[in-house]
Amino acid sequence: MTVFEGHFGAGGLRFAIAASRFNEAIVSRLVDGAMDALRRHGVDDEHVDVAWVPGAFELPLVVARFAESGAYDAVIALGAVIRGATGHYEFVAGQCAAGIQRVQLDSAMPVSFGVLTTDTIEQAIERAGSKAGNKGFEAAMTAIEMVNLLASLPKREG
Ligand code: INI
Repeated sequence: MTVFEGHFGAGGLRFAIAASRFNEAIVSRLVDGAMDALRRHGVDDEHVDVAWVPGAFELPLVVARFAESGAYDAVIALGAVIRGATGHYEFVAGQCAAGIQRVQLDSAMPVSFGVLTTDTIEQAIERAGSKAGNKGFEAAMTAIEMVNLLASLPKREG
């Protein structure tokens, strides 16, 4: 039996972060959390690029550009969609998640989903570096783990 698991060493790896400016006070904390995770696992700041998009709905397009560029090992998508603040929450959150997953599967590159989807701004604050941790940190850890896991798996044929 072979068991495949991704380790968390990230020295030499390259990452792109796509972050949405909507609810920026929260999303900037997610970016801080992601950078903290990357740095603590050996990633050089020179190996990280960040693009800010207007809102979560725009994240998949920029994630796709990053993935197509061939310049990164993984992409980390960060945002905050808060139900209380919008009547079209389901559309924004749902299309953002579906678009990001589509890019991940089409590109075969890890794209981690660090987009908060909450009912209230308080819940978002809790997940952006207070009592419920920092989902940006977690998304960066997921990206590192997935890069290393995919590198260890059997290669695709052809
Ligand atoms: N975008 C977000 O990232 N979070 C939200 O909570 C949000 N709300 O509340 O509407 C939001 N809307 C903007 C959307 O992402 C697009 O930028 C906009 O629809 C233009 O395409």
